Amino acid sequence: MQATIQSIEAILVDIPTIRPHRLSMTTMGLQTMVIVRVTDSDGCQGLGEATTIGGLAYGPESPEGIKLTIDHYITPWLLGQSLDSINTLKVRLDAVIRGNQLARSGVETALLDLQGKRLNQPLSVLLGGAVHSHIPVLWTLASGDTERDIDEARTLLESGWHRDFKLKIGSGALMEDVRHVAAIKKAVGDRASIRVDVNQAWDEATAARGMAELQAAGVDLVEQPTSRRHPAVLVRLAEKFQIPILADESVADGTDLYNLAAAGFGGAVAMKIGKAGGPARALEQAVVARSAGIGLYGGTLLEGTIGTVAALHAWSTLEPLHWGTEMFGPLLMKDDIVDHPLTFHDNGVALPCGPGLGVGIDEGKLSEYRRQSV
Ligand code: MUC
Ligand code: MG
Repeated sequence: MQATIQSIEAILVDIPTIRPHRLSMTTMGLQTMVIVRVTDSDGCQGLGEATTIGGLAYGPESPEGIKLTIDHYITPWLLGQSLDSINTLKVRLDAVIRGNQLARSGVETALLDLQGKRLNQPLSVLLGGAVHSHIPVLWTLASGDTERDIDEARTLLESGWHRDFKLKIGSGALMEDVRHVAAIKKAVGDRASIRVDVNQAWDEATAARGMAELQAAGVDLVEQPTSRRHPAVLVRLAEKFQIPILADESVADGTDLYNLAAAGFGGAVAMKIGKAGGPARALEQAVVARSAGIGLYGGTLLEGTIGTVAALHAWSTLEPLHWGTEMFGPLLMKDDIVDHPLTFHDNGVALPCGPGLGVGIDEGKLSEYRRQSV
C-alpha cells in the first residue's frame, strides 16, 4: 500500500552559542531552531529545520510563529496525503499558504529527507546529484572585539579549519568599523579572504564611503550594505565600485534575483534554503544567477546541523560555486542534537553520504535542549 503522512511535529530547540555573536541588528547568545519531524504510515521518519536569527530581528518569521504555522496551517493540509510526489504536496500548500518561507523550508526538507530514506538515496541525488563531496565553508568573526577576532582568525588559519572570513559590521560608527576590518585584514594578510556583512545597516552615502574604504583595505566582498527595500541603491553601488556586492536580504528566491538582475545588478547572491522555502526552491536561484552572470554563494541563517546539511546537499550540486559557503552554523553552537555531527576540515565540510540528509536525531540531546513550555 502507498505510504501516507501520519504525523508532523514542530519542536522548538534552544542551544547556547560558543560566544556572543554580534550582528548589526542583534547579538546572539542562544540559537533557537524549529526541528520538523514527519512520520509516514510505515513508521519512516524525515527531518527538517526552520531557523532564523534573533527572534524577529532578521526576518518576518519568529521560531514560535514558525511552529504555530506548521502545527495549525501546514500539518492539517498534509496529514493523510500520499508521499509519492513532493511536488504535488507543494502545489497543495501553495494553494492555501502565502509567504512563511522558513516554515515551508523546514517541511520541504523533512519531506525530502523522508523520500531519500524511502528510496535509500542521499538528498543530493534527489536534487540531481552532487558534484562536490567537500564543500568550502568560511567562518564569521563577530565577537564584537577586534583583538579577540584576530586571535580567533589566527587559531582557525593555523588549524586549517577556515581560510575565508566574514566580518559582521554596521552596528557601530562607519570609521570604527573600517578600522576594525582593516586591522583584521592586516593581521591575516594574503593568507585569508576577508569579506564583510553590513546586514542593511547603511544608507547610500555611508555605503559609498564605506565601500571606498573597504576596497582600499583589501576586502574581497561586501554583503548587503543597504536596505533590501532599495534595490536601485544596490545596483548603483555595484556599478560604482570594483569590490563586488553580495545580495543577501534583497533576494529570497529566483524571482527576486531576476528582478534585481533586470534592474542592472551584477555581483553575487547569497542563496539560503530558509529564505527560498526549501532546498529545491533555493536552487531555482542558481538557474537565474547563471543566466544573468551573477556569482553563487551558499548562505546560512545559522541553522544547526539538520538545516545546514539540507543546504549542503543543495549547494553540492552547483558548479561553479564562485564564493563557497558559510555553512558553519553547527560550529557556533555549544552542542548538537544529531547522532553524527558534521566533519569540518581543510576550509570546508564533508557532505554526508547516507540516505536522505544522512544524519539522524540524538534523542537524549533533543530532550535536553527542547523547549519545555511553548
Ligand atoms: C547573514 O546575514 O548573512 C550568516 C553568517 C552570520 O554570521 O550571520 C548570517 C546571516
Ligand atoms: Mg548576510
